[in-house]
Formats: sequence, C-alpha cells, structure tokens
Amino acid sequence: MSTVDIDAKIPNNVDLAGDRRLQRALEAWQPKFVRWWEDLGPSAFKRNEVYLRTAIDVGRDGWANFDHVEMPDYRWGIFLAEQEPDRTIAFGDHKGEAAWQEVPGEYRSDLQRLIVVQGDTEPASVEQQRHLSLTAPSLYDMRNLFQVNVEEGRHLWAMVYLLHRYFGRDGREEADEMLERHSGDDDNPRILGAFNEETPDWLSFFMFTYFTDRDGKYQLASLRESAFDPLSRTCDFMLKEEAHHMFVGASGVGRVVQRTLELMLEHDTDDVHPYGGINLDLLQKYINFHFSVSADLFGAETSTNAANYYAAGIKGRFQEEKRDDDHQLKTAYRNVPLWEDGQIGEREVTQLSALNETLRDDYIEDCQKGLDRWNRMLADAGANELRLPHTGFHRDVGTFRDTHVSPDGRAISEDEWNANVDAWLPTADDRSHVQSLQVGVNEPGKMAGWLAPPSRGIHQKPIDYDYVKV
Ligand code: BYC
Ligand code: FE
Ligand code: FE
Repeated sequence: MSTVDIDAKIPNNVDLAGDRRLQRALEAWQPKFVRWWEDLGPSAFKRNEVYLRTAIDVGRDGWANFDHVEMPDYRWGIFLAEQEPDRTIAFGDHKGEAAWQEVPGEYRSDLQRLIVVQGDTEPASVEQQRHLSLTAPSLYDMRNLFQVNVEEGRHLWAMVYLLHRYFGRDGREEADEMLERHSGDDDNPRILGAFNEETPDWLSFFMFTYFTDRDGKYQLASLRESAFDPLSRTCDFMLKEEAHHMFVGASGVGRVVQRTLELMLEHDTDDVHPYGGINLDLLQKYINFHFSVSADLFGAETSTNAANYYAAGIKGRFQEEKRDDDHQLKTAYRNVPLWEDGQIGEREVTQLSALNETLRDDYIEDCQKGLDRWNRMLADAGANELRLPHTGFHRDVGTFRDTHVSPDGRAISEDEWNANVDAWLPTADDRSHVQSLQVGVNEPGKMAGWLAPPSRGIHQKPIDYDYVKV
C-alpha cells in the first residue's frame, strides 16, 4: 500500500518527501502552475467557495472528499492507483515480460511525447472554458464546470509528475512548456487541433465534455495498458475523475433535449427559438461539429506511430486484456476507410497499423450510446432523431482531410458542400442565437430557460444547494 501524504505542500501518494530533489523541482513548478491558473483559469467567481470533490486517496472505499473550497486553495495532488504486484505486459513485442518501473532508454522519446501530448490537453481545456462561469445556467452547472476545471488541472499535475520524475532535464523543460503554449495562440498553440477551438458557450461546453473528454477517456484507457507502470497507474486514477466529465456532457446535452421538447410541445412548433430554446436542427449541427473535431484526435486511419507504440508496449488498445487475440496484431487484418479517386472506399491493412482507427471505432460506439438515450426521449415525442455524422464528414486528419463528405456519408462536390454547409455546421447566426441565451443564473435552484434542471444534485445534495457561494 502506498501511503497518502495529504498535508504535504503537494499532496501525494508517491513518497515525494523521500526524494528531496524531485520534491524541490515540483515545488518550484507549483507557483508557475498557480500563476497560470490565476491568469488563464476561470475568469469569474475565482475566489468564491465552491462545493468541490478533492482526490485524497486512491482506495476502493472513498477516494474523494466533498467540501466548499476556494479554487486557488484546491489541493492539486499526485495520485497513482495502487501498484499491481507482478504486473506483466499485456501486448506487443514484450508481452509477458515484467512491467517497467523505469523508462527503457530505447522508448524514452516516444513515451515522453505521448505524455506531453496527453498533458497538453489538460490545461488547454481549462483555457478554453475560462469565461464560462460568467454565463453559467445555474449554480449547479457552475460547480460542475469548476469541478471539471480543477480536475483537468490535476491531470496536468499527473503528467508533470511523470515528466519530472522520469525524464530529467528534458522533462522539466516540457513541464514548463505546458504552461507556455496556450489554446488558440497564433504563435504557440496547444498541440492538438480540438484544443485550439473556442468553447464560447455552454452548449459547446456540454458537447465538448460529451465528445472531447470522451477522447480523453479512450486515450487514457489505452495508456492505462502501458508497460510503463507509473503511466498506467496514473491514467487508471485519472479515469475515475473522468467519469464525472462524461456525466456532465451526457446529462447536459440531455437536459437541453428535454427542454427543447417541452417547448416544442407547449408551443406546438419545431421552432422554439422565439421561446428561448434551442432547435433540434441546431443541436444536430453542434453534434456534427464536436464529433468531427473530436474524431480527428485519434489520428490517421493507419499510423506507424501507433503501430510502434503498440509493438513497444507503451500504448495499448481499449480494454486490451479483455480481447481474445494474439495481442501482437502483425498477422491480423481489418478494413479501414480510404478516400480514392473522389470516392469513399476501404482497404485492408494489418490491425497493427490500424490501431488509431480501432480506437476511434470503440469511441464512436460509446458516443452513440448517448444519442440512443436522447433519441428515446425524441421518439416518445414523435420528433426526428439525432445522428452522429459519417466519420468522413468535416475531417481534418487522415484520409478524409481536404475531401467533401456529407453527414450521411456521400462523397460530394465542393459545390454541393458549399450549398449545404450552413445546414450541417453551426453558422454565425446559430452561434449568436446560442450566445443570446447565455445568461448567468446565480440563485440556488434557478435554471436558465434553455435547459431542464438536472434530475438530482451532486453528492446527495439538493438541486437548490449553494454549490457556489455567491
Ligand atoms: N491535431 O500517425 P498519426 C484529453 C499528427 S484528450 C494535430 O495518425 P498518431 C482531454 C500526429 O501527431 C486525450 N496533429 O498520429 C479531453 C502526427 O505527427 P508527426 C489526449 C495531429 O501519433 C478533454 C501526424 O499528425 N491524449 O485527455 O498515431 C479535456 C500523423 O498522425 C492530430 C492523447 O491524445 C490532431 N488532432 O496519433 C481535457 C494521447 N492527430 O508524428 C483532456 C496521446 C494527429 O507526423 N497521444 N496529428 O509529426 C497520442 O496517442 C497520439 O499523439 C495521437 C495521434 C492519437 C493524438
Ligand atoms: Fe483530463
Ligand atoms: Fe476530462
């Protein structure tokens, strides 16, 4: 059992006190993080008391504490899941060997790169969401936003710990650069595309937590399989926190669907914009946008990077150990989409080279579950269903880059694209309608008119609890 040092300057269960050099280095990074949070973290309600969950342990019974805290006093800590004794590598060329407690020299740069890419997304999302507290649809929602933000901050700590502990001077430099790149910055942007988009309103926030945090879930689950045990253990624990981020997205979009249906019924119309609601076709456009941008995060359909990571044992598949195959994938095949001569086709490749596509498939299946739930509400009301667009739609990475594919999966001409794009992706008018609904509602229990209240509160508290003391 690792012991938790909860009162340390940096709460941790990695025995920081036993490694003075590392402790000093991380304590020197801490004020830079705090300054970054002050400058680019939440821009309003910065010092209000928020009812937050704080990770304090990793055990099965009770890993979190709920209490009102001012966010700058949140205890960002370093927590790795318990070490599994005698853990062996589940896949790749080193399958069956003992998991690594240190970084093998030959995989050092690949591992560092994966950790940097993962780490970079965490503060990026906080930057993207920094102004949303001004327009929270309720105190319940504002609290959820802040919960997501502080935990993304902790996820940055998780990666920075690995960089400092295992990657020496290069790692320390990378840790500093995490706070120097900024979302949307022309000169020094975040690494992955979706993390440079804006999250300007709460509908975007719910879509982001539904679709983009879900990429996080799938990437973390693949990294949890890693032969590099400290990475595996840190991702394992991050996934616990991640579940709430998924919930915020799924329940948030669900509440919008519910409210839209109420308004449609009440006013006997599909056009609820005059009544302060969000039309289903606008919701569909937001889904099209956020799904396609998030699908890009999985990389190209075939990838030598991904094949190398897998063969090396540093990044596996979703639920690697539950799969019934050789866990090498060099002689197993699958089809991947291929754009060829203006048509959507397929080609057969080794599963090893198609790992990004396989993870994207798993992700898409998971995305569909929320739509199925929302569609049950819509079907009950006799309304049209919401759909995930075809994977080729509006893609910027992989075979569909620079092509035109309709949401229903037809290869189309540029003219057809231009004639329809306003019906498929949010327009400036759509965004300004959503913007017009963004009003901060800061009275306990009160909700903005464009979404339904949640079905229950957080941690058994009532919906009208003072989740943020204003
Ligand atoms: N934007 O070989 P390919 C989260 C680059 S989200 C820009 O297919 P690979 C969170 C790629 O780097 C989870 N560039 O790529 C969510 C490569 O460049 P080089 C984040 C892109 O390496 C919400 C080239 O294109 N974690 O936690 O197989 C809130 C060829 O591509 C993009 C991870 O991503 C893009 N979208 O796969 C908070 C896990 N896609 O080598 C947090 C770690 C590809 O030619 N990262 N490129 O220069 C990885 O596993 C891989 O880096 C990727 C890319 C899956 C992202
Ligand atoms: Fe995260
Ligand atoms: Fe997240």
